[in-house]
Amino acid sequence: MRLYVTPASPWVRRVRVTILELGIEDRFEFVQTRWPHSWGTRTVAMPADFTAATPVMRIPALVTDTVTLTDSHAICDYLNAEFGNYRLLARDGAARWRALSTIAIASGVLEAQIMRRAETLRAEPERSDDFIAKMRDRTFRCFAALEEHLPTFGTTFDLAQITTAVACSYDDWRYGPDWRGAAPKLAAWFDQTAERPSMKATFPAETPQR
Ligand SMILES: N[C@@H](CCC(=O)N[C@@H](CS)C(=O)NCC(=O)O)C(=O)O
Repeated sequence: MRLYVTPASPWVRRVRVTILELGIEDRFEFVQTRWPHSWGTRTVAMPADFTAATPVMRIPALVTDTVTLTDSHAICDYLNAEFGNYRLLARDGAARWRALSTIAIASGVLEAQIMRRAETLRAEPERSDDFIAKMRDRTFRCFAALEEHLPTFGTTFDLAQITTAVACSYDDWRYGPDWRGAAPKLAAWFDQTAERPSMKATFPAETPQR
């Protein structure tokens, strides 16, 4: 299987953590993508194999012998079903909906973090401080809500916990510790979770430039 990645993307990271938690990393070819800073606001030229794999032209994208998936949730769910026997996300029932309610909020954080990043990269005078503040506010609100979900977290580091941990880590890395004030108990949970080998092995680094 071929997975298109960068070391900065939290969407990619939730897939990479899932792969490590399932112990299936030797089944993948990881293809590093390079992006100019203008990716946030312009269409950028990408290699032909990437554009052939994904008309969305976003990472992650997974190409297998039988299917191509161009969204991190679809990829994680596929890996969970094909290689995890639904260990990281229940196939159906109340446990599935409980996890998805957490995943939806944590994904809202990831989306706001990346939109904030794209806006931050936009040149003056077009850059909107209002938009950046709106995305930061959404992030903090969602972190506070995720803290309320902590009692639903079980012993398995599942897709709900993986997505939440990746969101916490991205804010720490990209924007600093301010989010911790909005969700101190979540921050304490995250500090323990960040010690997992799958989290340590995927700690973010800046996007390779071109
Ligand atoms: N909902 C998508 C979001 C993927 C996404 O936005 N990826 C970003 C990198 S963090 C990207 O490739 N952006 C490039 C672009 O928007 O042109 C997913 O879950 O995979």
